[in-house]
Amino acid sequence: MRPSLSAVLTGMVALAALLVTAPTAHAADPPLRDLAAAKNKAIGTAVTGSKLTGTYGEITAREFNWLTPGNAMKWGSVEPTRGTFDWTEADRIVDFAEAHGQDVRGHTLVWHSQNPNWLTNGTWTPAQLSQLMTDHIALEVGRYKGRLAAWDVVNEPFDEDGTYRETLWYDGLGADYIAQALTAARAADPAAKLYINDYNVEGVNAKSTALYNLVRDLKARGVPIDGVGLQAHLILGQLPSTLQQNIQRFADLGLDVAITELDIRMQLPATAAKLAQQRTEYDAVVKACVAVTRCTGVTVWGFTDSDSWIPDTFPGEGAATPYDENYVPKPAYYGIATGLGGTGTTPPPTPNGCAASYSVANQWNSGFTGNVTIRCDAGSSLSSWRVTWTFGAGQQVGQVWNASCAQTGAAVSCSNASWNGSVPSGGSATFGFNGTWSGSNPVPTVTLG
Ligand code: 9MR
Repeated sequence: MRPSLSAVLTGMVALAALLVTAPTAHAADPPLRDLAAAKNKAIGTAVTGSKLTGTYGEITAREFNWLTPGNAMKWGSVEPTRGTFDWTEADRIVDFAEAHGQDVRGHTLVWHSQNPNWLTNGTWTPAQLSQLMTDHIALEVGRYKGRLAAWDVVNEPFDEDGTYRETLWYDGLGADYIAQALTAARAADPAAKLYINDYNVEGVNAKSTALYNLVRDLKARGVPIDGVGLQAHLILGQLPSTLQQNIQRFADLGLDVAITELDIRMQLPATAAKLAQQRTEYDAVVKACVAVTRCTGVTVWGFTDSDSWIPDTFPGEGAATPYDENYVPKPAYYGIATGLGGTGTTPPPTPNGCAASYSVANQWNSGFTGNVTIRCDAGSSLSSWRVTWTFGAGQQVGQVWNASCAQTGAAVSCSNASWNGSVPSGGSATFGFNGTWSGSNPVPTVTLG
């Protein structure tokens, strides 16, 4: 029996209603910098200037709207020999930021660490020391006048108990070195926001209270100070419960607050449970900043685990940043996204629960090294694999390791080597190659199948 026309129509209407009302798959979030901009916040990363090409450069440009040079602007980097300057890496970062519509936080002018030997090992009268410090500030801040949004003028002035740290500066000039430095920085670039930056000052404690009292008194004296930087080098499971309250009390002084060096380290190996907790903690830190109007934003201290200071400084610890060593976003990345008001939806897994990702590990004149990682979710596995892509700009695969590849025109197809076809549940396999490029080297979309 044929259904009546009206029955067919009713069925079509029901189907249409189903299509409209059925929950659509969540659209993936836009890049972090778009989420942050919608909240009027900064999302930043510390960067290494020499790495700003390939995938590292693409992620830096796409995801972040603020950059901090991790080391490039420190005194020891810019004036290793007295009177001999090297601005190469600092300039590269500032140029990159300007090319990509990003603000820069200068870091850092007056610190006890990473100073040149000639300065540290010298013998100076207080007058000489003061002159050295203010000349350095005038020169470096002046060089970038009008181009940097903020400066960490004084870094890490306090000990844990809230007393002043005994440094070259404090020992030679007393606590007034801080006011002198801020005054010199304001004179050199009146538009840059001037910060004092420290670690272990994220919650309310003796050290953050010393910082609070200092900036309150500086403001009362009319010393130029615009903000405080809470570095936030955190340990998994030890997020201070008073973070938002602490941000708020600085804001209530009429100061800006920035989370300047966020990372959340853990004992290795990183397990799924630890990474999930880390996601929650990244989300909480970002939300604490978003909740306070004068919190300007959050900067992570390196966005990838391959560019993090943690493993060198804390042996056995790591996995502290939002991307893994192969530039794959970790749960922490999605924690930042939800902290900024995104859905935090992870990209849909491929039908069989495994996926491939492509990154440019290194790039030079006409060559580059590409890495491809094949990953399987828990519960999925592969016994062999093939990854394909189409190059968009004439790139050519050359030497390959841990796979065999063939390229026809722009189309590349790579299959596992005899020893790495098996990808276990929750595991991964990686292969790499050297390639050639000219003009541009866009990252292709890869397909596993
Ligand atoms: O990330 C920086 C790392 O490459 C350096 O080796 C290290 C030396 O102390 O400094 C790191 O950055 C520090 C930042 O400048 C100030 N706060 C603490 C950071 C981690 O040490």
